[in-house]
Amino acid sequence: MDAQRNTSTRTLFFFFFSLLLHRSNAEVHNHDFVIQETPVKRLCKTHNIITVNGQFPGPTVEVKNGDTLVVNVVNRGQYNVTIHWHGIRQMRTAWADGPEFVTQCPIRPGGSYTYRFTIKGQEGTLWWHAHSSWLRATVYGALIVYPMENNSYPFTTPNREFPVILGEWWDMNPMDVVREAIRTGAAPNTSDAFTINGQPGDLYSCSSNETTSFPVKAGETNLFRFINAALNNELFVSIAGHTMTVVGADASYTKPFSTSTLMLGPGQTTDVLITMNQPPSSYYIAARAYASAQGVPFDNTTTTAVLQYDCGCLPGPDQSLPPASPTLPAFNDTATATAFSTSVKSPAPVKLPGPVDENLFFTVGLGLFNCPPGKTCGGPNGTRFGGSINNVSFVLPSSYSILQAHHLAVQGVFTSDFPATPSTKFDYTGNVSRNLWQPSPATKLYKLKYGSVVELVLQGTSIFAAENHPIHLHGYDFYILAEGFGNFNPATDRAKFNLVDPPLRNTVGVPVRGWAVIRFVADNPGVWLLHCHFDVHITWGLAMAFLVENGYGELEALEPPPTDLPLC
Ligand SMILES: *[C@@H]1O[C@H](CO)[C@@H](O)[C@H](O)[C@H]1NC(C)=O
Ligand SMILES: *[C@@H]1O[C@H](CO)[C@@H](O)[C@H](O)[C@H]1NC(C)=O
Ligand SMILES: *[C@@H]1O[C@H](CO)[C@@H](O)[C@H](O)[C@H]1NC(C)=O
Ligand SMILES: *[C@@H]1O[C@H](CO)[C@@H](O)[C@H](O)[C@H]1NC(C)=O
Ligand SMILES: *[C@@H]1O[C@H](CO)[C@@H](O)[C@H](O)[C@H]1NC(C)=O
Ligand SMILES: *[C@@H]1O[C@H](CO)[C@@H](O)[C@H](O)[C@H]1NC(C)=O
Ligand SMILES: *[C@@H]1O[C@H](CO)[C@@H](O)[C@H](O)[C@H]1NC(C)=O
Ligand SMILES: *[C@@H]1O[C@H](CO)[C@@H](O)[C@H](O)[C@H]1NC(C)=O
Ligand SMILES: *[C@@H]1O[C@H](CO)[C@@H](O)[C@H](O)[C@H]1NC(C)=O
Ligand SMILES: [Cu+2]
Repeated sequence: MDAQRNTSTRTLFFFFFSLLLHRSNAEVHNHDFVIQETPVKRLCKTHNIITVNGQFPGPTVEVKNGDTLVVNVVNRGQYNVTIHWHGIRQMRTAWADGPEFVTQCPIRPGGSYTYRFTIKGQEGTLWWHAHSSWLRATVYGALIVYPMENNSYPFTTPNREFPVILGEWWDMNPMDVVREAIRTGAAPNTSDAFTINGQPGDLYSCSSNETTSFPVKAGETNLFRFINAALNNELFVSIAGHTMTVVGADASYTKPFSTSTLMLGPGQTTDVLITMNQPPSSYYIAARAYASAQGVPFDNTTTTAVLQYDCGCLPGPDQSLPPASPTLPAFNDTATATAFSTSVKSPAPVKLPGPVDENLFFTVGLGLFNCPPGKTCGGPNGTRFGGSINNVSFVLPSSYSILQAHHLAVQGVFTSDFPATPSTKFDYTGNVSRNLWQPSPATKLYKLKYGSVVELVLQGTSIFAAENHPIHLHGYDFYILAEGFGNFNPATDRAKFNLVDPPLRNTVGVPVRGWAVIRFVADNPGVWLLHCHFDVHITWGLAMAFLVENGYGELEALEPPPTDLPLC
């Protein structure tokens, strides 16, 4: 008995001792991000694009759990810019989150701002990107959070690691594409290519000698960190001849499972282990759209990179042969997309927060605005496209960021009356009456008490076109309890909730003509955007924000704003 108590005391002692050691070993990483115009050649043409430090994709930021990042962003480009640290919880540091006019005013050309935050309790693959208009088309990079010193991955230590960033490319300035769409009210032009680490790959013109290549050796097991940085497309990914073992998603570890295909919505990340167990040769890693909306144009091209074996033998693999190609699912293969997303689970039973304090039900979908009098609009039948949550089409303020208006108690910037449930109930996924299609524009927030447990049903609508929407919540990870098709029915669908090992993520794909249910604790004070991660949809207003109040404790309050916070 005594010996046992002794052991557990000692274990406890070592636990705290090692915590102390870990804390003292946390590092501060300083980075300079210079936003600038950089010429790059893609699809046979040289373009001036906005980059960070002249790099495309931008620099990979590598930290350990517990470290602090200090990134000084200097804007030498011609556009307003902000940087968002996608998936970082930003505990009490909402000022560093980045969405323009939500947590800060933009960094204007010639201006600068230093983002400062600590990574607490997160490990895996995240990323950073511009959160201002459509600049993230070219302003993005990987943000890798390694375990604390002397901690290891909960899986075989890989021989090598590669970030694999999926992007989307226009053969024109993406800022002109969105500008034109805003002016006309029509859908923006679809993109011309997808990219892997900035390169479209061999299936496009002028690309083949610059296709991204991942050098590997037979027998290795390597970690590939997939990030979907595309603007407007969910993507399927497959690799010729190789099976992937999923071990993480959105910087949370997952219960390992094998798959031949991944599906990532914009904003999502997926870490996979791949064993190089095929004959030494070259194999394509390929990605193309999962386009769930029917009859809506999309970029149906395929991007490739090469898994290039080095067998250390003579003669080496014959590089004159084209790499082997994988079979990708059809663009509308919802069954495969669903099978993938529902396979992602937490590695062990979780302590699910409860009981629920806030039961919310949000519809997410598109809409059509009547054209303002005296104008002509390029949307369907002379309308202008819109998007909304609970029929509110989100409008960004312009004189203050919402967080600053909240902090300074400035009136008239936003209201806190975002509806907890739709004011009009209808058959969300059925044939929706045309007079329900026009949402109402406003800057409305939903207020949450510090520490409240929130359960949110995200219900897709079929207004204009039903589609799978990748919904991202800033400042939080959430458990995905269930997803399904049709209208959410609490009487029967609650029984399907996974209360044991639901995955913890920051972005959920709400199934086309379906729903998803998430749960989180509002333990991070500030203003947090919830939005569709298709930039075309956030442009149309498919967003809202939560206002999470301060708690009572000193460590339960938003920190004061940094002195260099950009003002409007
Ligand atoms: C990590 O392990 C090394 C070697 O055992 C040790 O010197 C170091 O103090 C450890 N670091 C931490 C943070 O525990
Ligand atoms: C979009 O596509 C149309 C038709 O191909 C073209 O005329 C227009 O210039 C394009 N818009 C932009 C911004 O490139
Ligand atoms: C690819 O080919 C072009 C023209 O043939 C050449 O200018 C360029 O340097 C090549 N790039 C690489 C990475 O070999
Ligand atoms: C994909 O694009 C090709 C033209 O490049 C077109 O012929 C085909 O119909 C398109 N498929 C879909 C599903 O849009
Ligand atoms: C996918 O689209 C094709 C037409 O390109 C159609 O024949 C097929 O039925 C569709 N499949 C599903 C599952 O919707
Ligand atoms: C546009 O008008 C036509 C003809 O009245 C109608 O059939 C179609 O459904 C309308 N489309 C939309 C999106 O309202
Ligand atoms: C949808 O409802 C409208 C009337 O609201 C009707 O004209 C139309 O035929 C219906 N479409 C379908 C596919 O049921
Ligand atoms: C949204 O609000 C507008 C304006 O108040 C109204 O016309 C429309 O019917 C509403 N739609 C829904 C789905 O509630
Ligand atoms: C840039 O941001 C400022 C506010 O900081 C705003 O007044 C201005 O309109 C923005 N410019 C553009 C082009 O959005
Ligand atoms: Cu969307």
